[in-house]
Amino acid sequence: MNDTKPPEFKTQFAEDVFHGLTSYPKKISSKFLYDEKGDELFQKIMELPEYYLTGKEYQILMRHREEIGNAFASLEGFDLIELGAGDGKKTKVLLRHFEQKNYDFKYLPVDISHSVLDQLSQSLDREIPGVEVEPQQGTYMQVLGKLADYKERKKVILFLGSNIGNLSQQEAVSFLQKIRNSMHKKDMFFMGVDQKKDPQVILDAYNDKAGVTEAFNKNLLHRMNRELEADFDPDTFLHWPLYNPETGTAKSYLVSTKEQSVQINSLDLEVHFQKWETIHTEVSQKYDDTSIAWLAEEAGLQIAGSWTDKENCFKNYLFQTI
Ligand code: AVI
Repeated sequence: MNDTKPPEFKTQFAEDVFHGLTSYPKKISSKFLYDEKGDELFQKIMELPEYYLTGKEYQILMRHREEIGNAFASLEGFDLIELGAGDGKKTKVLLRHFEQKNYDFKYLPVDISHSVLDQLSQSLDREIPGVEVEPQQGTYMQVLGKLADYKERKKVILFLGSNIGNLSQQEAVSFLQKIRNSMHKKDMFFMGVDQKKDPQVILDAYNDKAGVTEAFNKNLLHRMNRELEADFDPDTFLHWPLYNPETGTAKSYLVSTKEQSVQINSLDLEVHFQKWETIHTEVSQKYDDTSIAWLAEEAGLQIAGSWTDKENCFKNYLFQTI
């Protein structure tokens, strides 16, 4: 850095990379894994045999759609708001069922990306035309803030895929508190959560044989090269996932296999790596009933129901306000 005054950052990514790679230990937030290439790689991850999360949650929704539907239908008319809807593959299981049952509901998928929402709306139009869809473009919090004032209909908020796991414990509590604050009496929050299990199964899920998760993690290095004019050589970094069964925390790192300096030109920054120095890139927290009950209580929520698969691999919880 030649500059003495604080740099001005053009993007959130530039700012995060600057702070993350000048702190010790080095880190970059996992939200930056998802650029266009990262989205494409994550779609592939969800198809991998080792990445059981998607398939297990799909099975749970398929097997228990009747009971889950009965719980939602007890509200007698509801808005189904999905945070981070993506391609909606799992949600369509519920939407099809609700349509067949003639439930009085509207589907409001929330996503930051216009193109994700457009594609989802088009596919729903083709596949389940009877469902009323009202896409909501924005961040989760913007949309929830807007919907919090709206009391005419009950809300069911969906948050699938164990996305909660990518938040630290503190972030998870404050996220759930915000959800809680957007809910009125009887509103529901339905969340999918990956469970603690055989540590090897978890480790394999983040270290697939085909190397897709490795490519997903290393995409951060490519992204810095593309967007920040950096000169990372991704071949000099290892993808290194870890799982701690005591805390239920899976973490991913990039590990420098040699001492090296990397230039990040658009930040006017040179980053030095010692041999075996790490960049922490992701947390994927695993939970159990006790830790979920604790989280819920911290946020002012109570568990109103839960559904799991035969091996208790994954669990979907239904929460209401206390
Ligand atoms: C999106 N999220 C829940 C995934 C997870 O399991 O933490 C992201 C992921 N990272 C590596 N594989 C999948």
